[in-house]
Amino acid sequence: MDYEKFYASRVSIMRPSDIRELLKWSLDKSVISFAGGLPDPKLLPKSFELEGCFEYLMAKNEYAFQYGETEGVGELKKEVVRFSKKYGNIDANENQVIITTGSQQALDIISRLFIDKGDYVIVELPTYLAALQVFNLSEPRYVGIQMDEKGMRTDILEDKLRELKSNGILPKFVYTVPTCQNPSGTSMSIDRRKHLLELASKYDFLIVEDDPYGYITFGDEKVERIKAMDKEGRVIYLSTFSKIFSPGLRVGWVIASEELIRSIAIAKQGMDLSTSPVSQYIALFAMEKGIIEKRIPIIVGEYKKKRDVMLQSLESYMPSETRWTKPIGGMFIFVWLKDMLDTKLMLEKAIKNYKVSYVPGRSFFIDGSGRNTMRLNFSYPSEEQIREGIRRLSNLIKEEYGSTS
Ligand code: PMP
Ligand code: G9A
Repeated sequence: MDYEKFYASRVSIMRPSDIRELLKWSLDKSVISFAGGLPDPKLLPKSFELEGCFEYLMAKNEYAFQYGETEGVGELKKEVVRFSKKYGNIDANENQVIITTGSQQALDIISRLFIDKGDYVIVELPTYLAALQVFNLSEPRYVGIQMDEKGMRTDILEDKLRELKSNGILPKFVYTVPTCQNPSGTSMSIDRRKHLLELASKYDFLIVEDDPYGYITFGDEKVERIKAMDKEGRVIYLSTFSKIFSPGLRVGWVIASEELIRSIAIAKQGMDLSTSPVSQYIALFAMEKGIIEKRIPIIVGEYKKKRDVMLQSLESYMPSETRWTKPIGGMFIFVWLKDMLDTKLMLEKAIKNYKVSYVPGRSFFIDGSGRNTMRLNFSYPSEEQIREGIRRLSNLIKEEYGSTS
């Protein structure tokens, strides 16, 4: 059957995600996977934590198993408000919150609400692949802003904004993952966060602050949410239960002005009516019982150990002319190899011969750069797998360096 003629034209823009394509390797036990951004399987909810949850759901039967309001379960929104204030210093009321089917749905809604074909959207270089995947469907024009160890170079952003303005162009929004970014692991400095807000005000654009990792930072560094400093209602803040509890629930949240929440809710109505009330009540149970607050320090402790093992292994095994980021939290380290190497071309050899996988960095860059980069995830593999996997990867890289020198 030739289905081509039935497809809408947007189907030609759809691309499979390198991350999702690589997920199958996380199921092959012989391959050590640094690819998917999966939480540690040992840190998924435990039966003792969820004891009583079924009875709780049954007690809420007529809500949990019924259709729910698009904006989300009221009590869960209250918990999100409390949590965001306590851990993120964000002031919000319940009407400024909407529960989404993961942050991924929020990205989809943002794409539909704000991007007309040809609109300008500003992203980091590199940026989160699945955000690009969903924004692409609205056919924006991207402007990519370089990053360094302090996150997005807002000085470069300012130059670009000036240039765009002189051509009569105003971008719709800047998309940023300012804390422990996916994929680079980098966090934006406080000065740059403030600068970004000043620029948003001066050049009149919105900021989409995507923050799945801000609650799992390892040290005493205080990361002030951009949303916490937002005086004008320009920041649309996204977060999720995926990394602090369970991605299988598919529950995330958005905090934005009441006006924007109303538009987001209307867009969401036509997508899924509401996020699964069963999932929302499980998240509520975990919030009310303090399960999430108890497990955050455990996740932080475990991931910190894994990050340290990965950094030490990179230090011990990697050949010179290889560099990497040193994240203060989250789940990813980003690696740069010698310029002439192409990590996408190396991947097959990595998986077949060296039994190790990673995400080639190129797909995270909107400008086609990053061929010599790779993203390594440290939350999913065990400490032993991290040591062994980095040893294998280093051997591959040494072999590639040998054949190019
Ligand atoms: N944004 C970023 C930056 C992410 O890393 C992820 C998950 N990998 C998401 C959004 C999507 O998360 P969720 O599971 O909440 O849809
Ligand atoms: O499995 C996914 O697609 C979510 C993880 C994203 C990532 O690896 O960045």
